[in-house]
Amino acid sequence: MRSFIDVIIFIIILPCKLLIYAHQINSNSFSVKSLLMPIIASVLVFLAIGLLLKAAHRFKFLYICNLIISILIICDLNYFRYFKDIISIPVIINSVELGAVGSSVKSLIKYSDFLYLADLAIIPFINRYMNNTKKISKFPSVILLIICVLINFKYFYKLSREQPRLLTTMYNKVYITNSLGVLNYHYIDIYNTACNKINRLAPISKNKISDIQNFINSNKASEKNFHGSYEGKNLIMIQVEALQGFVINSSINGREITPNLNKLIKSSEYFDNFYYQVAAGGTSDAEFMTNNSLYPAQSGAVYFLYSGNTFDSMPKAFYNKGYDTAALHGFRENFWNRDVMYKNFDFKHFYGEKSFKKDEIIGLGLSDRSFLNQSIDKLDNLKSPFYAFLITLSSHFPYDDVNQYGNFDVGNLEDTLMGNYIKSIHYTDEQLGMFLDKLNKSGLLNNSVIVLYGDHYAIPKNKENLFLKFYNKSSISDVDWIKLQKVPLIIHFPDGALKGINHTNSGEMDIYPTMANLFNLPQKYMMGKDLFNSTQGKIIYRNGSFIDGNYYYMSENNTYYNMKTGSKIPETKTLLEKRQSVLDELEYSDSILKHNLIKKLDEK
Ligand code: GP9
Ligand code: MN
Repeated sequence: MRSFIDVIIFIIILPCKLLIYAHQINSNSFSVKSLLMPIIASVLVFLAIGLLLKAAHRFKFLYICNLIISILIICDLNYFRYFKDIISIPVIINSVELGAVGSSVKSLIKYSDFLYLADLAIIPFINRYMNNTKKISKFPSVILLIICVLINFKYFYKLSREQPRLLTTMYNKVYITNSLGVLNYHYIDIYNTACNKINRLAPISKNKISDIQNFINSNKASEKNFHGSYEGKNLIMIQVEALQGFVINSSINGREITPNLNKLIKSSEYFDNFYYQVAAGGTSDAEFMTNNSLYPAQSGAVYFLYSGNTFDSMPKAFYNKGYDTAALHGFRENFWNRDVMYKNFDFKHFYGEKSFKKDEIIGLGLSDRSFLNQSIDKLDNLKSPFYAFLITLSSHFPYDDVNQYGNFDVGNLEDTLMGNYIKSIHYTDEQLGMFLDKLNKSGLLNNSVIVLYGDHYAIPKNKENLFLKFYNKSSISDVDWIKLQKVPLIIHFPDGALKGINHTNSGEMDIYPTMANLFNLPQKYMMGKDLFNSTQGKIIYRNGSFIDGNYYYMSENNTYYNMKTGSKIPETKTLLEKRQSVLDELEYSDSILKHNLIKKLDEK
């Protein structure tokens, strides 16, 4: 017995850590019964290897494995707190290249997370009680490996039957983790990342290419209302950091949170059922979708994984039409690999941090006030007509530069993430109001279409209780939560020609096709829809969830809901077909990226 103290400790402690993590990310439907065996199987791999070693080496090997797995659990836990997803290899590549946004991550880590490392301080003292002399045969190691493979095969097979394509596409990493445990998830991620690398070398089948082309052609709107109506006008698109829909037309103690945007809406087309569709690429996913109408990467960010691809981007289409094109953002040029991607998209000018006087810093960088003020001069210097894409920054998580946002009384939300966010977005709204006034005075407003949208949520899922306070409610259902994941889309036309509240279900994928119709740009590889000529009302998420008319499919728990009543509904043949077509569309988009199809098809 004393010869195997390290093995006994490992086989007890590691499954406990993995079960505790599983409960932390899925307390609603956590079940020890369904997870224990796959988790034990995932741990046996390390034991099987350890038993091939001499006892002294085995002790060290298992100790190091315990340390690595514990650190991985802490990282996964904090990544989940913000992104509601599980770290993958492409995401690790992101964060290495992205230089993870320190303040965001730091504000999520809890001291209790380090309890996952507590045993590592004690185990070295146990080593002295071990009997390291006993020779051990290799046979138990082989037996353990066979047991691990047999157990895992059973659970992997069951999941692959329940959720076809899930293990190969990993469209829902959380579901895999909740079903097989986080270690098995990481084994699958390593295997799929290796396969993707190999698959990208293998040619794509002609049938798959024609499926993709047929889909894209069928996806084009038959109607052409307002086609080319704004050809020759400028397009100014403003992506507002973390502008979440719930602040629009909301007040606290009778004071509007976003008075300037509420005013802009009155003379614009306002899409009040517009949803963000970002995945692991965060802000870069948002701008990738609005400028390309292709889905985010399966994991990681397109801006890193496919920066060498050819894209049929909106700036490129405008440039080919004789427009000047510019991207403006008061933060590091290489953040999200933008300097590389914007060249690839044919933004002829990229005014990043170095192009601005850093005369006022709020949060991550240049204040929205200074950025927007300085941007006016840059727009004036562009050749008309132009497409300019501006990205704000001051309302970035965790919104902790509160003294700089001006005074806005948030009542009982004071000193909460929600209260700080509201102050930050009120500040940004003020700067946007000033910016729009200056555009108006310079005559640019009446010679431009203005598109303004939020890139993604502001309040993460682990802070959903703040909405109970904000709305004075006692609970938030799954349908309530998805409805809170709206961001505003406001399209202002010269002289307010088109205005009203548009309830069409829409998302970031739909902006480029909508602009392509208005400005008469070619529509070659877009997967979104033209919002002025389609009432299709479907929004697809990277993890396979979707909203289609009145239905909401939540892939995290494999459940369908009625969006009106909020009630769960059983899967019907129609809903299953919808789910399949969603996975097909995601796969088409992935194939376009993985095989750099736009380059191949353009060359044909
Ligand atoms: C930084 C800003 C933030 O450039 O776009 O990106 P995010 O952290 O929101 O993805
Ligand atoms: Mn963002």
